[in-house]
Amino acid sequence: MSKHSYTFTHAITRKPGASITNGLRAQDTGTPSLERLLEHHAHYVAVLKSTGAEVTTLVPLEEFPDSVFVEDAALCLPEVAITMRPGTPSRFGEAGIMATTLAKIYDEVATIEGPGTIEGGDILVTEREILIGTSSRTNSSGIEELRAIVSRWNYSVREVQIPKGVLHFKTDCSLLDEETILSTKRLADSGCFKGYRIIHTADGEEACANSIRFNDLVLMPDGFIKTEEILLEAGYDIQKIGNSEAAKLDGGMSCLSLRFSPPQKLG
Ligand code: CIR
Repeated sequence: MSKHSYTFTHAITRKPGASITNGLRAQDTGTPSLERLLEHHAHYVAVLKSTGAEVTTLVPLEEFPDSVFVEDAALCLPEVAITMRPGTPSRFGEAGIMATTLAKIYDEVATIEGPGTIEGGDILVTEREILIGTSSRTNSSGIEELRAIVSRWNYSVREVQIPKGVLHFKTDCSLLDEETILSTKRLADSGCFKGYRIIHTADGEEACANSIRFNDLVLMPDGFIKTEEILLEAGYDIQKIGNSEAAKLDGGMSCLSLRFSPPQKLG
């Protein structure tokens, strides 16, 4: 049976542009190298494709330095695509541009109109529910607007709190399969994953919690050998991707793609 939360026929990515060096970051840990980022991005796209998925890579948007992090601009469900309302001014315009792309794929593209804000990085879709973290980018009003849209298809939405100082909910967690979540201890300790099987990131390796399950693979950032070992022992097929440059902008594996199986129209 198809698992909509981690099996996908398609993905959308956006090639990084030169303006990525001006991307937002919580702390300055150095300017990302565009050349290395392009290499990492090409590897990421190749790994998505290796699972059999069709991957569209959009052109760079120089006027939006963070637009490589396409996940934040939309949520793609099997029935509907929903463009987000980013919670930071330099990213406001990204959602409208993504809407144009998604309108070619989906019959129905819904829009978060506000006044609330919500970003895709705060949304974890599992087989049984949609978990959304409140963060500096996503608030309850944005979550309620999303809830109203997806209730048409009987999705259950649950608002959760994320640890202070964490950019997005999925900065600290990823779905591994229908019952398993990779999470930092600091997030799992809040109890938000009660009822799921939790695999904790190894101590000191919290930065690899932003991984993704994509079809048969788990894509994780390179350099987290203890957590990699834990996941291998648990039976997951791991692909490591260089993430040193995106990490300087607080980006990880989930941020770099929209993952979905489009409706029959173009499917
Ligand atoms: C930002 O601050 O918006 C970007 N520099 C990073 C976005 C990461 N996106 C994500 O976790 N979904």
